[in-house]
Amino acid sequence: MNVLKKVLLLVLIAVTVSCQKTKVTKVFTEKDISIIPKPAALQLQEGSFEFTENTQFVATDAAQKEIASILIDKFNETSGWSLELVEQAPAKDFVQFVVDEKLADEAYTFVVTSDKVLITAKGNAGFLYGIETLRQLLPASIESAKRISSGEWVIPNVTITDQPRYKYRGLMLDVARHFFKMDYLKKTVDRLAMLKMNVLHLHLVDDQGWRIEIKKYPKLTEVGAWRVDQEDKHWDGRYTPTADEKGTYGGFYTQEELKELVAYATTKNVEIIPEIEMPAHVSSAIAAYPELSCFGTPIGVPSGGVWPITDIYCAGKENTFEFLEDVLTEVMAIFPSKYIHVGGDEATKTNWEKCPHCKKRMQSEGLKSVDQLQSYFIKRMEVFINSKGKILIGWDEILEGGIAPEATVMSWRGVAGGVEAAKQGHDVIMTPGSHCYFDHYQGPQNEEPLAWGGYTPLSMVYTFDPTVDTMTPAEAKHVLGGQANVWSEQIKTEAHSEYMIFPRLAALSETLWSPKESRNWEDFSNRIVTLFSRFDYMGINYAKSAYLVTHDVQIDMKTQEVSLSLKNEFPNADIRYTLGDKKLTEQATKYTQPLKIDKTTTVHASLFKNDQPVGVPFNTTIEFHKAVGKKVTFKETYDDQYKGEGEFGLTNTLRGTKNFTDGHWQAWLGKDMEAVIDLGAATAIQEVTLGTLENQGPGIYFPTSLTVFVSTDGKTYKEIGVEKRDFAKNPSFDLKDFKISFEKQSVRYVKVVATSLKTLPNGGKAWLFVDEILIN
Ligand code: TNX
Repeated sequence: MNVLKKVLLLVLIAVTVSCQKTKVTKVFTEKDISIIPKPAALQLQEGSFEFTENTQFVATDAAQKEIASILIDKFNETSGWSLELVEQAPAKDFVQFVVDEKLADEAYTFVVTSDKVLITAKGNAGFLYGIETLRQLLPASIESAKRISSGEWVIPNVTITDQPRYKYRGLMLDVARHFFKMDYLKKTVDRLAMLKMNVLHLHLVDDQGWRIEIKKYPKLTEVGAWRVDQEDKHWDGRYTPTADEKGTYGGFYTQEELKELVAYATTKNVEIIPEIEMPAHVSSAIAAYPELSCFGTPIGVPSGGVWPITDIYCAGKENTFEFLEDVLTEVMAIFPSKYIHVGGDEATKTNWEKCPHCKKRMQSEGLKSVDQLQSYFIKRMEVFINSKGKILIGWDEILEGGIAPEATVMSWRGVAGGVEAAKQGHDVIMTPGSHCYFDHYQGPQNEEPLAWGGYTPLSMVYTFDPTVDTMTPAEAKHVLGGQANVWSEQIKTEAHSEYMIFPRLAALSETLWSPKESRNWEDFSNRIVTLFSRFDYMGINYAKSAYLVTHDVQIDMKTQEVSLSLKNEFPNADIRYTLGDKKLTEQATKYTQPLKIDKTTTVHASLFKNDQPVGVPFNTTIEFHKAVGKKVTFKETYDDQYKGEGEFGLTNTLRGTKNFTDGHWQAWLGKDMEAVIDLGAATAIQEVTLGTLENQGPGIYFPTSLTVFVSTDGKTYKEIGVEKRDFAKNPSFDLKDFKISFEKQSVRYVKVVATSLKTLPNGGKAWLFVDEILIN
């Protein structure tokens, strides 16, 4: 054999061996399967199915072909294959849709054997979900937009029978506070389908923008869709423009665009539910047509926060109802959805109390309160909506003053509204802030982009249950499902919106789809890691906040010893740490138990996976001081709503964040704070610091003065320092330490008095927030 021949032979052998190698069947275990939401039932069998460039998709109509194309397109991108669509099943190597009328609407069965994949369903919804399941059985790299050289598209032989727990599985996007492009809405539809979610609720109207073209009322978008650009300022720090200032920030969707979106969403089994707010959250409409308000006063489209919302539609004038019926007529021609959402939340009805038209209406209709007038308003709109064969949805405020007879309630202020509505025989969709508000923080505030407030981490979302334990079976039947809400006051970009939605939507999807019995956080937290790598390929800017390490401090009541614990959302997490200025390497100490702290200590920590740190590292300095673990007594104790960590809350080294609901703050409403700290024995001190917060939106103000007194016997005190601070308007959230230094002296008791602003500039009581009293 000459050399060339030898080489060729060797190459041939090598190719044959490597081909045979790829044919060596991969052995799958349950751990290799990480579908979210978890299918209702799955059995793993021996063997596997491998996609090749000859694999065919058997689809008999256009809709099935469209569904198959979700995967065909992916194979095309990753492998350059053009997988064939055929109408007749070949002998082997195919994926086929099989109709079974007996299955429920969105249910499907999914059977993989070594020569084929069968997806059986009643119709397109089930076929789509079968394809989405198939997609998640494939390696995450199937999501790659680039060619993968070593793509090995093998899936395990499985039998899956699957159907949703709830029929309503939604996401609300607020496109009014910030405008999002149509392209982003379509992407969101795809991502909803991937997680087997089936509703996209569009919040199309709010004070700060009207986002839907209405042909009969062109000014709604000419005027109402645009506001004076103050995007550089905090949402609550923007001035309200006058009617004659021209807006430049905003945008709207044309009817054509929305129809296209609806058609697109239909192919992904996603229903688009439009929300046209009324009677409040409509400054943008009133800016366009001032005659819609009680007094017809011209206003500008607000650029940012409006509170309370008093510029609302007049409930007395007939033209308000004419206008709304006209608007809804156009809306219903665009959206074929069964539901029309009319908002109904947060109306401050002070104008209605004064308005002659409203008064007349109340008289003629025999209404005793403005709440009843709102109820009249919504009921009247419901008659119109029902006459078009549609169902009205409203936020839970529509219960106040009497709910419209056929209405479905979206319960956002906790689940109470939903429970009450179900009691009264109404359908409900649960969206409680505690679990479903994706405008809330999902990690420690200092590490996160600015959010509206609140704290709704991934693990919290995962505990969501739309059905409340106290409901009777008949009431529980009224629970249609749940929904996440992404209010966008603080969310200006698509990347930020993605960050707030993912991965929390994955957790929500499982709570709404999978059987309750199968819910298991540890199992989910393993599966979510695979989803993360899918998100990476898909270019989704998901939050890695669940990887963050957080800390807590415990104080032993008896010994007053302080210990620091490190935590992570995931159970049995591999947390490693170093102290002082030591770098965090794989040699860092594995965290197994709380660390004793008796001096100011810097801690660096991270979650590790496969010996590598993942996510943002955690760094904190525990500022140890002489009052740590010492008893505090108050003249008047803190408010029940904000107890911090209780007894040692102000002397446990734990500092609050700008998120006033983070559990570190103790607060007083309309009162001063007067605290006495018993240091236990005469102690030399020279400085007292008070940690405080200001967030004027919800009425939290810095103290107006701080005075420190000391005593050796706890009876007679002497004043040793005072600092005053005048009230100043402040649109941002700020932390501030008030510090008083004095000549070193030996004392046992320290009295700290922080005076509160007590009364807000516009009436009402002011909050005073304190997280720590540091004594040195
Ligand atoms: C309350 S939830 C609102 C929204 C805000 C949201 C901020 C609801 C029906 N109304 O207008 O954007 O809080 O989280």
